[in-house]
Amino acid sequence: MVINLKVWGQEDIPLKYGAQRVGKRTDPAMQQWRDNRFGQFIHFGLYSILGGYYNGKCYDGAAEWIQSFARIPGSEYEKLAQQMALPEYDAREWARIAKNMGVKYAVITTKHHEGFCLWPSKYTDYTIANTPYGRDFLKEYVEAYQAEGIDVYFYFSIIDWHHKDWRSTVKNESDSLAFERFKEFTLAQVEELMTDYPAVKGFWYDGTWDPSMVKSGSFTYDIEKKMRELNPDIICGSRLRVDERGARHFDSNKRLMGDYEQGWERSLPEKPLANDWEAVMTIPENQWGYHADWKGHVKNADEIIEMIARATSLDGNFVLNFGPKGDGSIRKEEQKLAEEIGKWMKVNGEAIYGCGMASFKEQKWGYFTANKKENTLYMIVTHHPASGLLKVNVPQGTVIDRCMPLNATRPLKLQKSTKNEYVIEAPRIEKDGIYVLKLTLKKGDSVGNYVAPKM
Ligand code: 2OX
Repeated sequence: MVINLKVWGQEDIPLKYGAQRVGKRTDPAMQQWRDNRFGQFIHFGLYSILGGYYNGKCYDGAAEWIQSFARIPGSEYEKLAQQMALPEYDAREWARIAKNMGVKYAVITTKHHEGFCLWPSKYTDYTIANTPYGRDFLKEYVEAYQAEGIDVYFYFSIIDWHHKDWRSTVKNESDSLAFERFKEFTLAQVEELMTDYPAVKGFWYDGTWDPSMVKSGSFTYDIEKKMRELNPDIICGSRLRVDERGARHFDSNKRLMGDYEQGWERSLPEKPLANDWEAVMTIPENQWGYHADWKGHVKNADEIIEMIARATSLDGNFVLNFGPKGDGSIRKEEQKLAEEIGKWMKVNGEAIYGCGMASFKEQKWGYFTANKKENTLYMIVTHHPASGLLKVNVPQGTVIDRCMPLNATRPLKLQKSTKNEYVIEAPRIEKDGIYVLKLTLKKGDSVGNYVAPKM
């Protein structure tokens, strides 16, 4: 666990390849990223065709890693490209599903560790161009999502199991030369993606943990620099970055590299962080690419909605992963979940989008979020009390004028108890559901003028 704190009085270590800037970005592009709050992840590649099965055997590990788990020779795995016909792929249908779920942005695997590219890259033949499908999958995806008003981000794996110059470790001079060529190849692909798909808002890099990367010095620094030259608004997650001393995400001086902390994979922080952050989540336990047999616990809609609420209440973003099938369709379980989440977001989304941490102390009923522009406060009630009474501690002097459930048309009665506490009588409105109350404060009172007690 990296703690983003500078030790007072500690000298900076001189770094050539550390953080390229310090502190949170304040520009509109980054503010849009924050306001979006809820995103969709798509894992799609040749692994989607296998769905966790190879030669009749089921592999329980993450389906997008099957080439590695099942030790499939590259020459065999490559042949999957000839099965990539995508009879069911309709980018507009994917975009509609995402839109109905209520996401404002989406991250798509342009290339996962396997190395297969969903766009017709001119730097390799291992692409969608050389499949029965043949068309530019990525272009169709970007256009469809754009048309729905969803911001598009690109997942890009630095690890590339297919490229002859990729090295997990660099052991000798010839590895070193190969890795230099690989670096040029990677930079060229990033530039190609940014040039050919200028709508892309940012990159979600992965696969930077191998010893070759950790010892590479300038590799990831140069990628970040190149991206910013091409588009100063581009948003880059911290997972790309490694400094010359091998520090990842945060440089050796504990400064976040990139624009937001990208280490929250299948977990959420417990406490507020000093930096922007995003959590990515799977629906089953650890499956990103399509796996025909989801084993173990599969999350339900309320469980996910609670995570979206928690992320927002802690000033973070939440991204839910989908693993479409090899034929290009989206499995029924994912469609159903997307609909359930979307139904909730349509009623309650105003407590998520454009919202962040409220400066009010949370109670056991759930999560506060605040829209600081509108000066509105939301209570996202995930744990309805048996008493039916929700207690709200407010900062000294703060007056709540009105408490309006987002799924009803009449305000709830507010009782001011002694001191700085309100009691809201909240009959359960929808059985077992998560509901939201919108609080209006007395004119002049602020949703952000209170310093929450240290947690
Ligand atoms: C592997 C070794 C150490 C730390 C993380 C991983 N890791 C990362 N394993 N899989 C991943 C990929 N990141 C997710 C977003 C998926 O793409 C998954 O394949």
